[in-house]
Amino acid sequence: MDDLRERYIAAIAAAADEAGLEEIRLAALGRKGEISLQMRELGRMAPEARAAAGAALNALKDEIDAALRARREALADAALDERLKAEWLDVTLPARPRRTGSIHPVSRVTEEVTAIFADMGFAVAEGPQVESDWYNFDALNIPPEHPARQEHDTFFMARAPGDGRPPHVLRTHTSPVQIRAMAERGAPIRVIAPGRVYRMDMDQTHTPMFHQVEGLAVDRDISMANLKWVLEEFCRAYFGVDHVELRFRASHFPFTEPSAEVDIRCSWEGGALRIGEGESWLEILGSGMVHPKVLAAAGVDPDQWQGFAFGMGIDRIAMLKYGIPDLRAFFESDLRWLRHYGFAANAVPSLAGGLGG
Ligand code: 2NM
Repeated sequence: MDDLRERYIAAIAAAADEAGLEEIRLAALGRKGEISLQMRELGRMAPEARAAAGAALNALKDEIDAALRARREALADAALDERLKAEWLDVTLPARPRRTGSIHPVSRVTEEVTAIFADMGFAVAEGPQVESDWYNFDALNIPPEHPARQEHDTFFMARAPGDGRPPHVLRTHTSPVQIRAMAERGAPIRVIAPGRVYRMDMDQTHTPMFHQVEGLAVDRDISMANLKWVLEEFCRAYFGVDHVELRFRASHFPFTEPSAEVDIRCSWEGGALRIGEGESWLEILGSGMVHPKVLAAAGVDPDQWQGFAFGMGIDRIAMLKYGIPDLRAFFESDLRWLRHYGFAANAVPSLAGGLGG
C-alpha cells in the first residue's frame, strides 16, 4: 500500500495538465483502477485483516482524491497566470494618433463659453428640445399671432388626430430653458443655457438645427450697465484680446424691453478678422432687460426683481474665432473637415490654461 501511495502521489505531482490528471485518476480510482481492484480483494480476506485493510484503502483513496483536487487547482492557477501574462494590456498607453477622434468646434466653443461665464458666477441650465408652445412662446411674451410662430419658422410636432391641444414644437431658442430655471430656482439667479435650437431655414448662413447660448441674470438692481460689463468681459476672454469695444443698437425682441443688438469693433484687414481694432462692426448678439411679463410668467415678481438676458449663436462665434468659412459643413460629418477643424480631446479649455485660438 505504501508503494501504491508513493507512485500515485509522485505521478500526481508530475502531471502536466488536466488530461494527465484524469488518466491517473482512472488508473487508481476508476472502475478497473488499482485501488478499486484492491477494494474488490477485501471480500476474500479474513474479517480482522479485512477491517484493517479496508480502513487503510479508504484512507489511501481519500488521500489520492485530495492530492488530485489540489493538483487540479494548482494547474488552473498556473494556467490563469499564463493567460494574464500573455493577455496583459497597458490601458494607460496613449491611443494611436491616426485613430484618435476630435472634438467638434461646436462642443469646443460651448466649453469655452461655459468656462468664461462660470467664472462670472453663471450656472449652466439645460432643458428639453421638444417644448410646449407655452414655454417656447407664451411665457416669452410672444403672442399667437406673432410672425415667429408661423408655420414657416417653427417645426411643429404631430398630435394624435382629434387632439384639440396645441402641438409641441422643436424649441426655436433656448429661452424656454431660462423660464424653467427661473420657475424652479426663483430669484436671484444667474444662468446660461447652451444647446440645440431649430428653425425652418436653410441657405448659405442658416441650417435648420443650430446652437445658441443664452444668458440670464436676475437680481434686485441688475441694469444694462451690468449687461455691458458682462458682455465686454466675455468678448475679451473669448477672443483673447485685452481691449474690446461694443456698440449697442436699439432693437426689438418680444421678451426684452429695452432691447439691443450688440456689435463688436473689428477689422478685416488682409482677410483675417481682428477683434478690438479697425473701422468695421460685427453683430455678435442680441440682448436686453427681461420684460416684466416674462418675469411674471416664470413666477418672479417684476416689482421686486429685474434682470438682463442675451443670446448668441455658438456656430457663428465658432466660425469667427476659428476662421471656419462655411456653416453648412458643420453638420455634414465629413471626416476630413472634422480632422481639420476639430480639437484634441485632451486639450480641455480653461481660463487658467488659456482658451486657445
Ligand atoms: C436673445 C436676445 C435677447 C433672452 C431672453 C431670455 C429670457 F428667457 F430670460 F427671457 N433669455 N434669453 C434673450 C434676450 C435672447 O437672443 C438673441
